[in-house]
Amino acid sequence: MIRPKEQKSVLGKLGWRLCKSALPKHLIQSVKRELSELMADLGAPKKGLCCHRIDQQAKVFSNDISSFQILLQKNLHKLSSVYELALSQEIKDALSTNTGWEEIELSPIHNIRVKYPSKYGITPFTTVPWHQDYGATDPRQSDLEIVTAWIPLTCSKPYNGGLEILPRSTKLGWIEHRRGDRGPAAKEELMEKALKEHGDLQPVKVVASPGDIILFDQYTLHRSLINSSNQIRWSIDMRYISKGSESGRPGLWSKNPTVGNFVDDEVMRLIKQRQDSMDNPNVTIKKRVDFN
Ligand SMILES: O=C(O)CCC(=O)C(=O)O
Repeated sequence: MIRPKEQKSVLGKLGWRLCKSALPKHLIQSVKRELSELMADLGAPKKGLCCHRIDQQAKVFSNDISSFQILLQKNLHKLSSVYELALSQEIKDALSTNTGWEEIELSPIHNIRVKYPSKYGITPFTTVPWHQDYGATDPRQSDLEIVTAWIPLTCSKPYNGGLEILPRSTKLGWIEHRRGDRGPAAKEELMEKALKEHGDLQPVKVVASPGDIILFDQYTLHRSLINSSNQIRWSIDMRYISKGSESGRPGLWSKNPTVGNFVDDEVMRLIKQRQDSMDNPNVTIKKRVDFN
């Protein structure tokens, strides 16, 4: 059922923003450099010039894309550059300007994504269906106000697996989802009904370049498209909260890192703690989508 209550978004009526050239190139380059080193450690020797190197190296893992995606996620704690980017003053400025939040923390819900061209085969990561990120949060927490920052590491366009966003969809409130092969998906019949009833809901295919940040609300419907290009689409997606608010996923680390603070050993210990919790078979991650 569509929740009748319109959700007010900290990102205004549209529920999303594209912040152009908000991040300095060197922060993106550092992530690519560390990714290249990580892939070398995982058995893919460094090749080519810096900007093509990570695609060349990732080809070594193309026979099992799903396992490689999971392996990257599990190694996030080795990529301090990801957190230097995610906790940077520039991200803080973009978030503060657009949300009005003064002090900001990182939520433990975050990912690095490697989206291969579909010619390498169809996997559960080929596309991501329409969904709201609120569905990934723990159902025991309901007083949530989470903003996603989706950060392209390479150009992201409709043709190469970029994002499509449904502006103003926060007004639909929480839509029930079902778990499909590609992860949680907003129930199609509910999406169709909403699109029919609200003529002002028009999807936007977003074009974003490295340095840009796409911000969207936890209730903003979005999906990611198939990569029909020859290049891999690399990205990270981080979630943020106003300091002291609920993080959407309790119990993974002892505190949320502060955005705008220097990434020191303590931050990286928290990231490792998050990973250890996720690897611990006694820790169950509850997601709202499973409790509709
Ligand atoms: O990066 C993608 O392909 C999908 C991202 C997404 O849906 C999200 O960050 O919630």
